Amino acid sequence: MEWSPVSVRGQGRLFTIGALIATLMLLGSACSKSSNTPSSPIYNVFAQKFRFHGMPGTIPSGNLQINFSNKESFPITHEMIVKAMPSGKTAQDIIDSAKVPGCEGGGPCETQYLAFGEIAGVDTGATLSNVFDLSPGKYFFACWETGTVSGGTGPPHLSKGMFFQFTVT
Ligand SMILES: [Cu+2]
Repeated sequence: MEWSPVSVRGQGRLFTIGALIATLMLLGSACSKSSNTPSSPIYNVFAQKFRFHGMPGTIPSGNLQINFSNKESFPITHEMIVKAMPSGKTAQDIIDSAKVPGCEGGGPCETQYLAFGEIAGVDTGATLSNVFDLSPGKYFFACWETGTVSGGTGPPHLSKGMFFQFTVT
């Protein structure tokens, strides 16, 4: 930063302002450092055997980070779509909603639920992260990917129970 002492009279004044600027810069860097440090909780969620693991059943509202890993033992793509749990619906209702013929990811079968973000396209061995901001309520993770153990495609993983419900307080 270049600054001219033209408008400043006297050596003492110059020193005072210089010290003030140095202090402000120090404070500024301290502030930006602390805002870069994640104060929001981090959850390490993973998919294994077509189930979500590692997510607590109840979490506090606000910003959170999720690291989503695919820990299957065979090549397959999973996703972790965050949706609002509709009031009056059960886990089985959501799972059954993926059993209707023609149900696939991205279609009306998936978009009927209010979306709150996602971590998608996670192949075996990969970990992807995202940040979410969830207000109090009931949510669920689901996977509408359609890959199978043998490599072809089948019904969405949700229909096989790839579902996890949690509450934000
Ligand atoms: Cu899946």
